Amino acid sequence: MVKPYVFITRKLPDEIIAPLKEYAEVTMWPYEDVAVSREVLLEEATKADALLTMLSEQIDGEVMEAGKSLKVVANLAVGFDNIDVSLATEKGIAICNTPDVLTDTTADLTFALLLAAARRMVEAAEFIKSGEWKSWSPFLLAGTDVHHKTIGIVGMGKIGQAVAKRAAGFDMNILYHNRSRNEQAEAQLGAVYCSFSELLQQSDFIVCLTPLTKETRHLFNRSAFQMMKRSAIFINASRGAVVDEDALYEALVQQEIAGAGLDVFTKEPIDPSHPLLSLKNVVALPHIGSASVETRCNMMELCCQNILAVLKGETPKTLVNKEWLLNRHNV
Ligand code: 8YV
Repeated sequence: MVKPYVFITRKLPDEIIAPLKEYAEVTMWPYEDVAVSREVLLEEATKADALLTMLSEQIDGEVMEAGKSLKVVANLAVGFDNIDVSLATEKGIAICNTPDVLTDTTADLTFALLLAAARRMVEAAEFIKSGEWKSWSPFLLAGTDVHHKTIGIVGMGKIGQAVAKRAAGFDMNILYHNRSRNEQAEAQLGAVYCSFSELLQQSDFIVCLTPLTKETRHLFNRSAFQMMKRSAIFINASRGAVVDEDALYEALVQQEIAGAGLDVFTKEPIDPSHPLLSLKNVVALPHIGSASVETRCNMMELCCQNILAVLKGETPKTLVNKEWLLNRHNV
């Protein structure tokens, strides 16, 4: 029997892909830190039964058209805004993501970003290393308190709820806005549902964790930043394009808000000369929300398990397009 063909768009550890290799012929793009070229992706798609992809690859009509025998795309992320999911469903291609395994790791990083921005930790680390610390002074690098303040979480999914849990440990007052009410967060953490504008007006820390969709693109625009308190700190750990970055820059420079902690950007990698990176009150990270060794390995394993399940005619653990199950004629 001819083995199914799997293409992986980045170099992953051999021991993680070993189970996949037992069942399928596997080709990996040979670099860990260089994205696969579009040409190679399209060429590989023509042969592939399965693709294991990163957020940096656009899995659109062109790829799916090339992938005549494509049955499953497993994305190494909980988000899947890089994939045309409805087209995949039409074409009978299963789309899988990596929820749950990254929830706590991403929540840890989100909260760390909030703490770092509030307490000016990156500025302080640069200050001491550059030898500027000459004497003690009462307001030296004084930031703002986190405990007992109000956090407003936009996007109360699993990661939002895990951030709320951390906020509760800091005795914070928790507000949230979401498409639907999260009764568990309300009952267990005392989170209070409010409208988007109420949340912006009342929060000391606004944390964006909503997925990127047509509806959320540039949700944080000029008027959103103008509604925030002048002392507010904005944190984004979801997708850069949920924010109008020009409006954010303007709000920071005009001191309409006090600071920002950003793990994600509209264009990644961000140009190092981007104006946002020049601001002292911006803590910027290179999209490392889920980047702990343990979690990244778990995400990779889950991708492999999902691919194997689809190729064997089983139901993958974490399927995005549930409609695919009704229509799995391609397998
Ligand atoms: C990605 C992320 O895993 O899961 C997501 O949606 O944004 C990250 O955790 C990372 O960017 C690798 O694709």
